[in-house]
Amino acid sequence: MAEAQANRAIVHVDLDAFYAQVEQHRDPDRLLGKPVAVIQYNPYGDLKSYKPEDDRVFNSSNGSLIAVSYEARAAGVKRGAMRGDEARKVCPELQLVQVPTANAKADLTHYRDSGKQVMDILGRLGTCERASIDECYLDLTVEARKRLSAAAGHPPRPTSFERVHVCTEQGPVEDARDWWDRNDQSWGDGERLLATTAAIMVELRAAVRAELGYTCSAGIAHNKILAKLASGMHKPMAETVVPLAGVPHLLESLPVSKLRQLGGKFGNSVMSKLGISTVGELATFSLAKLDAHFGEQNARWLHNLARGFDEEEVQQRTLPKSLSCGKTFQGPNTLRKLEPVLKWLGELGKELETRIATDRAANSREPRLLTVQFGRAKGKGWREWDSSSRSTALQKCDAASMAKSAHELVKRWAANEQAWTIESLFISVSNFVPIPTGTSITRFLKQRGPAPSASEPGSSALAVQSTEKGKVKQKKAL
Ligand code: DCP
Repeated sequence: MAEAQANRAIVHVDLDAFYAQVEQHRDPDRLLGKPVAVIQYNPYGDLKSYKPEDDRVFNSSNGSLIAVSYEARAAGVKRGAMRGDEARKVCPELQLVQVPTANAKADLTHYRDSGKQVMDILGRLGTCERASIDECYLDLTVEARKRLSAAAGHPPRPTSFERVHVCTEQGPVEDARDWWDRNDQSWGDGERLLATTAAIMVELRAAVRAELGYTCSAGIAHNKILAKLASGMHKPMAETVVPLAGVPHLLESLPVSKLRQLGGKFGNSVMSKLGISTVGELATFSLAKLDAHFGEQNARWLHNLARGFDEEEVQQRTLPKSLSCGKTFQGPNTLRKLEPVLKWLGELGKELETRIATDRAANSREPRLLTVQFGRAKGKGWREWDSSSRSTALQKCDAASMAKSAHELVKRWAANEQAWTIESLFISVSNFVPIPTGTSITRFLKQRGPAPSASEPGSSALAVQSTEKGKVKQKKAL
């Protein structure tokens, strides 16, 4: 088992303080190297449109902080915990940059495009799966094996050891050089592969920095779960390698909720049913015990997860699987009637219509499924939501038609609710298929081709395809 678990070189890359970096590079004379925070637009003020190239430094704004540069973090500014005024008290030099706005909401196009440029560089040496606006997974197994065999099995040293970390049996080592400088006998096969991958990642991160100016952090391991855990360990501008030997130490005291798939409802039920809070504790349960609580399939998956085993592959995908846009409605703006829901679905539809057309022209594909997701914040943090979603076959890609279909879905849901409120509203399109050649864009926008077959999700018009409740982290939507 251990051998099979150590034969892939998987990386998770996450850009550092992403929106803040994008803004710093947009206006380097004023912002680069300075404490910067990106703030939401004022939901109660005027909803003027601001393009990315407009001057958007509004230092008197009291908007919520959605990205905080590492210079600002060093001065004590915290995302999620403060608004503009408080942050400026803590760090008077802080520059508050408002997100661009269009269609009466934040316009993330510029950040999305910048993320895509980064992924194009990161994907040069292997399979690249874009996971969110600023994250991706890479499978560098082939490239790393090639380099390792060219070096006669001796892992190449990174061109720089600055901020390169390794999690060993005893925990993170101070100086990664010590790990590279071990004698030949103490290296496992998997370790050679990961060390080579770490050297490649030093190169790729340097290429991103040289070509675009952005810094990112990476986690290097044998699978996605461990790579994702590792990428955030020594941010910013860092990479962390997790060889098999370091896995037990890494997982021992890790809260169960920190594992990618256990951050929601299912994770909570695992913790409460077993009376545990850490992954180390989860690992003490036998397969049979887990089976009794969660069924055979979940039990096997949990058993593997607790040991850091994961076989999920990195899919080649730099294009998003879905296009989504949404808006939150705080305090007095909370939606309680269907009329404003329709109005806002119309606004979201306008953005989506433009993005579908751009995506279609660039990628020769069209979406088949429309999903509306609506939720209420859990507590005050605005990071997690109790949300539901409904989907239907996508008939026409113009704003009004999409808004109408989505509204119909919300209406059906609302009819069965006592007193409902909506504090976040998203619409997205997915299930992309290649476009038939020779289809004109006008025809496409006016009338979609054949609806999905009965076996496809959301096949009958306005059918309820899925209802999902649980935690949703909205910032990562593409
Ligand atoms: N974002 C957002 N709303 C939030 C959280 C994040 O709009 N509540 C946006 C801004 C972030 C981007 O998503 O820059 C990526 O989010 P991350 O959680 O990866 O955070 P950062 O990249 O800002 O910082 P870090 O270096 O800690 O990853």
